[in-house]
Amino acid sequence: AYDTPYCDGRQTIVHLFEWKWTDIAAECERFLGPNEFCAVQVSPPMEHLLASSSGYPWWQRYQPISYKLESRSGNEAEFIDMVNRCNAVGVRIIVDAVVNHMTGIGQSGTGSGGSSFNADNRDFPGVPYGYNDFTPRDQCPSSDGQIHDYSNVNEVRNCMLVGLTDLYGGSDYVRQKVSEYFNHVIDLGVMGFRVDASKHMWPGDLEAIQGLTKDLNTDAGFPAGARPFFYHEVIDQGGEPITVQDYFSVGRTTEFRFGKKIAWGVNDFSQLGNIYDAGWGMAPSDKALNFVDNHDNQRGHGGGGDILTFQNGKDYTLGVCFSLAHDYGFMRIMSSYYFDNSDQGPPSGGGGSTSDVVINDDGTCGGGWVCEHRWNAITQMVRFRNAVAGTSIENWYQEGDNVAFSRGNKGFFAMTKYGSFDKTLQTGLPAGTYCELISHCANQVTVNADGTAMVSIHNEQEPVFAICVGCGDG
Ligand code: AAO
Repeated sequence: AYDTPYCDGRQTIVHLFEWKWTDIAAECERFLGPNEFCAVQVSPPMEHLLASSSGYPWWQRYQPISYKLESRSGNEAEFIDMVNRCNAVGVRIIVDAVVNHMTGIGQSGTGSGGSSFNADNRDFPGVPYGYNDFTPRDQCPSSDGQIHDYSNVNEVRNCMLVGLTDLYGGSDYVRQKVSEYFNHVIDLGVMGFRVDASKHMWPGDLEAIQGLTKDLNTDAGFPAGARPFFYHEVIDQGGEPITVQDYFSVGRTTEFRFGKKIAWGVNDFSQLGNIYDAGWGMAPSDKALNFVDNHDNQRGHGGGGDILTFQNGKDYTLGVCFSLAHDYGFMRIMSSYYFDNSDQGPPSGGGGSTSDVVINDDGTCGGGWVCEHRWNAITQMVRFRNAVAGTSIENWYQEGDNVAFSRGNKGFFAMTKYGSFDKTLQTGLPAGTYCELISHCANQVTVNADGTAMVSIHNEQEPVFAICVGCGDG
């Protein structure tokens, strides 16, 4: 049971991409705790490459040099302080675990934690890893040792992904070292792991590594016997032999088809009715980690195209709000920084540093940070998703550019594409007066004895409507 999060019924993970530990600790206390977020997915916390000649791009953090907790986001003391402060307000930490590989070939020097390394010699003394800890060359069928052919399973799992030196997951020693890294952060109080590039690892190797992990730390408030929560990055959009189903024994899987379906549905509301498409091989709800966009596809890495991002403004709000209202999967929302090119790292004062996140007086972010999770409608829908957890979609209504549905008898959601909508609809809710969440109760909604209500939306920026049982203003 690696697929269960432990956050008191809270339903949403936010990826605070490239945020520093000090800022995440503050965000847990001032925003994520009060707004009932389940967890934060943090950027990879281990020692990484410093790609100074490429201007310290974000992707340097996907090239590990050791498992010391010394990264662009902060040091181990800051990591510990973040975990403790977030746990104290009920927000859990999920580590982005890069364990398929170390740095790219051709790289050598010193990492973010001061460890030396030489990738061509497969020498990573900070762990330590040496030549025998990498996949033997004769197990990779491609002529240059790299992955080209995604239809060849051995090639995808035994060759190098974009030139990254491929750790040998079949080795007991490698399994030991990776599980020691996992156990170190489990001891510190994290809830789980997003495993990077799981598609490039054998499920049996992951099973062995995860089998060596400890239960979650009861001192951090987790129940006794709780296993760490794992979700695996497996890009499966059909058409390749490796599928998300291969990984269900080791946790949840990232469901990239969900984001595509949301983008298509926001473009044409008539397509919003069948988001979960089992026939396309999508993970069932209890195995899916779903999202509208992620840090790769928002910038064209790893399967871009047909994806909504913050750059789509209102359409993005509609896509994320609909997703949060929906009953499918465990949701992660993206929190980004602005960029002009796809390699660009986070806001920085130079020298590979990361700037503080700026919070404006109106609660939005400045200093180059987008903070989609603080967009009013998105935050309010995080609260809605918690309130309606466990119910299913009923009273489906879709007509032109308007859609609405109830979540059991706990909540009712509607959205319209062009900012204006008025219609009497069946809400499925008990009679009474409800606070409309997006308007922070400025809109009071009367549900009649027969469950119908006049649903009105007049908001160009956030044409979204949500009411739920027991939901006041927040
Ligand atoms: C950097 C440089 C490279 C250099 C390398 C080594 O950019 O030029 O060679 O260093 O020195 C990130 C960046 C990389 C970066 C790397 C290391 O994205 O640019 O390389 O850090 O610094 C595949 C993997 C998937 C991976 C994705 C990017 O399967 O695991 O590529 N994502 C994760 C992370 C990501 C990170 C890494 C892995 C590495 O989230 O941030 O890389 O740690 C098909 C396959 C997918 C494949 C994509 C892209 O996708 O199915 O498995 O993802 O191709 O190669 C349609 C299809 C879809 C297809 C897609 C192609 O959408 O439906 O299936 O088109 O775009």
